[in-house]
Amino acid sequence: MQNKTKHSYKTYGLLALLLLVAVFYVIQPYLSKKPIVPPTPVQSLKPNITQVLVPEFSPDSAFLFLKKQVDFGPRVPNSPAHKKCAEWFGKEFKRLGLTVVEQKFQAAHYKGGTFSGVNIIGQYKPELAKRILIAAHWDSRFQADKDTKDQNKPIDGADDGASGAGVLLELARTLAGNPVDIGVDLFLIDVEDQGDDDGESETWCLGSQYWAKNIHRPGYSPYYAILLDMVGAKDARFYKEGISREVAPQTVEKIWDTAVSLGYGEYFVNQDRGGITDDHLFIARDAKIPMVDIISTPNDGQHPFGNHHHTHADNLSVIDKNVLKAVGQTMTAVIYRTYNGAL
Ligand code: 1BN
Ligand code: ZN
Repeated sequence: MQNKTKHSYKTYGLLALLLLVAVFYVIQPYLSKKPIVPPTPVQSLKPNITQVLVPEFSPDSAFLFLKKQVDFGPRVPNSPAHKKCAEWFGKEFKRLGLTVVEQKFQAAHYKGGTFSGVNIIGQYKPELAKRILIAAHWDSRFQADKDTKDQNKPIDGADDGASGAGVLLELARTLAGNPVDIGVDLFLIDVEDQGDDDGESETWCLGSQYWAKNIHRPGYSPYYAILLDMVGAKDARFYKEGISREVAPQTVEKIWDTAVSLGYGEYFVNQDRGGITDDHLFIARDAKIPMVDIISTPNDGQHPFGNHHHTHADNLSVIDKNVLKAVGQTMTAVIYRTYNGAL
């Protein structure tokens, strides 16, 4: 009898303890000062697909692609270096498994004469309808207008020209090694940088103006369209550019958020800047494709594009691989996260 009572007390004690633990467990979140964080929603991720990891973008390899262009010499339209470099781009894209369109055109220079230009589009998985367009001009300027010396000589354009094209080639190599089921068009635009600094905006961006009226693919409507220009210099700062914010505000936010999420907030600054005449202006206006321009404008005032802009200082020594990495890795994440349904 005594044993049975003892046993009952033990059982009741245990039950009471269990009850206390259960009550504490239920009310514990309300006692805590921390906000209750709901689980991350997964609705944005595509169901029924295997998620693909975002691969590493190699800045060393991007730099080699950049250097190869500079080694050809200034890529001024009508020059032997321009011709050789165009041939090399086509071969590289093909070697990396892309389907290449070479769009030849003639364009009038504001100083007189005609440029023979070539836009080169490397298409990754051309059979897929959902596509991302990433573009960069590849020509380099015919004169160093902003320099104090040799103003009539062409510039290397390591940053203004070769950097964007180098990132595009490295993206092609990344896609070749890390298959993903989304279409990507890597667009090398010619004759962007031969315009009149004191003249009409129409004197610039002659390759994109031609393409916007002669699009290589019928009914082309990319999911995102992004332009890279001056994406390699050590002082680079990318602000939210005005025309991009006007034509594609959501894409701007997604790109800058992606860059910040990867730790590149130092370069991708959460601040607005005014509009810039660049290829995206004509692609948005004439082809009606909303395009975002990622272009470095580190300075206010006299030299917005940096002190090397349109001078002979725009050579290999101005290039910083950390900047190539920030831009290239952000573009890689945009591509693979879009496939995953996370962007
Ligand atoms: C950017 C870099 N641009 C040329 N090199 C485009 C541009 C054109 C910028 C005209 C300012 C004026
Ligand atoms: Zn330029």
